[in-house]
Amino acid sequence: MKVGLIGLPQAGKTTLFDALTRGEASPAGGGSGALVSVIPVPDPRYDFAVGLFHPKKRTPATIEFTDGAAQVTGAERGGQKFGADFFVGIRSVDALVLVVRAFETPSLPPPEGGLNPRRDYQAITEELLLGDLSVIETRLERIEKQLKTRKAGQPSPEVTEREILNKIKAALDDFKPVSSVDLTDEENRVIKNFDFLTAKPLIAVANVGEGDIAEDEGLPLLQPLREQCAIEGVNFIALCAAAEREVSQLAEGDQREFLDALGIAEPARDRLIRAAYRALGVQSFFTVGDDEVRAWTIPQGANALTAAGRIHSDLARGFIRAEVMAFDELIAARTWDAAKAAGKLRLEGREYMVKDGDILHVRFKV
Ligand SMILES: Nc1nc2c(ncn2[C@@H]2O[C@H](COP(=O)(O)OP(=O)(O)O)[C@@H](O)[C@H]2O)c(=O)[nH]1
Ligand SMILES: [Mg+2]
Repeated sequence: MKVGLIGLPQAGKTTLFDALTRGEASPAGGGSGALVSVIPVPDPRYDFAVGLFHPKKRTPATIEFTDGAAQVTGAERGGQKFGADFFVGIRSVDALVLVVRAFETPSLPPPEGGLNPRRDYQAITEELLLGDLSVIETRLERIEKQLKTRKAGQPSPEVTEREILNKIKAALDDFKPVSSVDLTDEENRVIKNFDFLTAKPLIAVANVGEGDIAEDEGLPLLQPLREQCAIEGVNFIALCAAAEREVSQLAEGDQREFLDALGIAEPARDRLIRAAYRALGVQSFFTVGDDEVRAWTIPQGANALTAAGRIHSDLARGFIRAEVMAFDELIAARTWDAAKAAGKLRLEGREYMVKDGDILHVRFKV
């Protein structure tokens, strides 16, 4: 799973990126200036399983963060304020985290017009809409040209595409994101390669000052943005990137004490990753044993056959049954054998809908 950080300059993207990745990152391909980092997904269930099985191999779920190159050039290009480089590094991500500034600090003057998280949020979401609109307009122009060169009676797949793009364009013209447009699976397949930015799930992050951490999301400055996000169905998180970065640089064992002292109940990294899972509609299941403990990511609502296929195509092909144990049962029983003796290991068929935290062992024959 890939998540991209976007926002105006000085919003705190890189500070948050450092907090999430503990400063370990490498340049994204193409010399764009964007940074990427893959981090393990924190999960107490995974830790519990590792502690129980002491496996030879440990494979946590991972998530990739991108700190986009976003240079706001100020030059207006075809209605887009920020220039094409604003989108560098984020076209191919699965979800976007939009960071807005909500902190005051002596070292950095407030932005023109004062701190205004909702205004900044809207500036960026409009930019995303305009970005998608310009992709559509370019494509529609090309389609018109292609259709003109076609002889009568020749098949024209472009006609269907034009229809879908016009439907999406109508929404964008109305300042509605691509994600709000009702599309069939077939229509989604046709537009998949456009990687529309407003089709991606969005998480809004208000970067508050060190003095406002305790206020959390109740801060009056954040109310308008909070309301906006509630209307749009966008996940909203308030955090202090600078404080989070400091904590992330401490030894693991010292972090809890500092979080408490700062009034941070849960590190940003955990909150943000959970929000990303929710926004993307995915969940975790586990495979456990002495050889390997591994966390897997699959869509919510996926069945046992799909889960088996994630592990290996052979497991899907030769699927017989899945042995399933809910993670809570394992924790309650403390050991695998005790849970099994208590009848907590169930046999399920291919249509079984996998639940978050299920431990799976697939029986198969190929
Ligand atoms: N006081 C304070 N300063 C911050 C916070 N987050 C970022 N900054 C500072 O704001 C400036 C811009 O942050 P940066 O992460 O580089 O923003 P970016 O342009 O969005 O990547 C830097 O000097 C940061 O140290 C914060 O939560 N509190
Ligand atoms: Mg930066």
